[in-house]
Amino acid sequence: MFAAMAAPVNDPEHGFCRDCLTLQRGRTMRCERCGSPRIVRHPELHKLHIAHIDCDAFYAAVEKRDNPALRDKPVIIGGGKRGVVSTACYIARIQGVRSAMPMFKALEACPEAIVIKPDMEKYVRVGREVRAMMFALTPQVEPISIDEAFLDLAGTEKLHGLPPAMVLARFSQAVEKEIGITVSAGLSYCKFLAKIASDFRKPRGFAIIGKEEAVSFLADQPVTMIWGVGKAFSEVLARDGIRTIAQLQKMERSDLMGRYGVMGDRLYRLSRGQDDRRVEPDHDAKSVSAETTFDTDIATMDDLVPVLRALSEKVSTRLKKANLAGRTVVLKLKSQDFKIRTRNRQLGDPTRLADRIFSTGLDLLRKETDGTKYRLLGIGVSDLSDDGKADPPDLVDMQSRKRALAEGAIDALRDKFGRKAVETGYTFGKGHRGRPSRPDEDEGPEVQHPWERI
Ligand code: TTP
Ligand code: MG
Ligand code: MG
Repeated sequence: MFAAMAAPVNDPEHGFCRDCLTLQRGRTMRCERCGSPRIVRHPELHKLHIAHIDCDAFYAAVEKRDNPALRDKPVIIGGGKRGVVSTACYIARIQGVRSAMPMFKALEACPEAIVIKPDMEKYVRVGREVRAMMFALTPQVEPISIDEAFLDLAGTEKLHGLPPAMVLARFSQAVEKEIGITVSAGLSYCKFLAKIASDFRKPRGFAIIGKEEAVSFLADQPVTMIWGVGKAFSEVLARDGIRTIAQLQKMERSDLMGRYGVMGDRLYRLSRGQDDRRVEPDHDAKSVSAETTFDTDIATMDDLVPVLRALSEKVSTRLKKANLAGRTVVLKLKSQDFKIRTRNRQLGDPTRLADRIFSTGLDLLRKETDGTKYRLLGIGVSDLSDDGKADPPDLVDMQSRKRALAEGAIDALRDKFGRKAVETGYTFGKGHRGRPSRPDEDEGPEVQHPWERI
């Protein structure tokens, strides 16, 4: 049914209906077939292939799906000891509730809200289902977080019988129907603008930013729209009188670099819509890590070690699933005053074993247990490669060889009976204080993509 529509959509005059996917040959405001107002028209529709997809109010949407009585009510997901909002549904957002807001403030803004504790296992499962549907569109999927990913849909038109824009519209419909939550999608020629576009018309949004309009579109936006410009850096820029992207567009590269170093180069390029980062599927990921935030801040090896062990196992499981290994082990700590310490050590050869990740992390951790109280601990590996050369038996000493074999056996049992069936000495019955207050953070960044290459 769709194949017949594929060719004519390449006419820039034509649009399509997001609801019935019918091609629109005329210029009417509503769909010629179903009357829907959700018409997409764009002169570069057939040229653009970099997409960003992000689920709408993800945790809240999953809870509403599972309890239809919540559908028209303001719902906040969050709580735990730190008492912050993980997310709020769009009804609660109208009243001013936002992610990361202290719960008491959120309830001041929206006293009638229904507060639900996060069910991380469920969200991870649903996130994976959405991701699996993305992989059915193209292998070029770069997951960014639990609810979002970049996709490069170049060269998929033959497979789908539809151009990328229509593939995305059909995908959004399929997620609604099959999973029961909504997503927003953005389409552009680069990642920077695809991500901005997906955020533009949330929820159930679809936006396109083409090459022709990129510079003028960006000119009207605040500098905070640029990746890497957070609160602190935007204050630095504000002190220099720079608030809009239009101002950056008028500045020379040398001037920006002179003032802000490498960040100046990023400002120069992104303000002009220049971003040549490719969509990097999972195997090109820069690192695989897991981290957790504690209920109460902790300082001693006794408290930290069981958490490190559990996180190392998690990282190892992820590496094994993705057939990856990493050569550099990275330890991350966040102290009570929110200062982040990262320490890393390069190994002789890449590893995917929980045991090697753990013991390297342990060495690094010992040097940091100087009485400082920590609120977060993370461990990961970078310098990734496929696992062909990982943990060569002749380089791994006898003891770790035995452990490697044991790990294989544990993995097999866990595959069969679930994670909790097998606990190691370090995690069993320990780590209560180190349990995450917000289970979402327990997942940590599944795959991190630093922006150094911008
Ligand atoms: P987001 O995609 O940033 O937010 P969202 O999906 O809730 O809402 P939308 O995309 O429509 O703006 O984050 C995805 C999930 O990650 C979110 O549902 C809950 C979790 N999360 C937190 O736990 N804490 C946070 O501060 C943020 C921003 C998200
Ligand atoms: Mg989202
Ligand atoms: Mg997101």
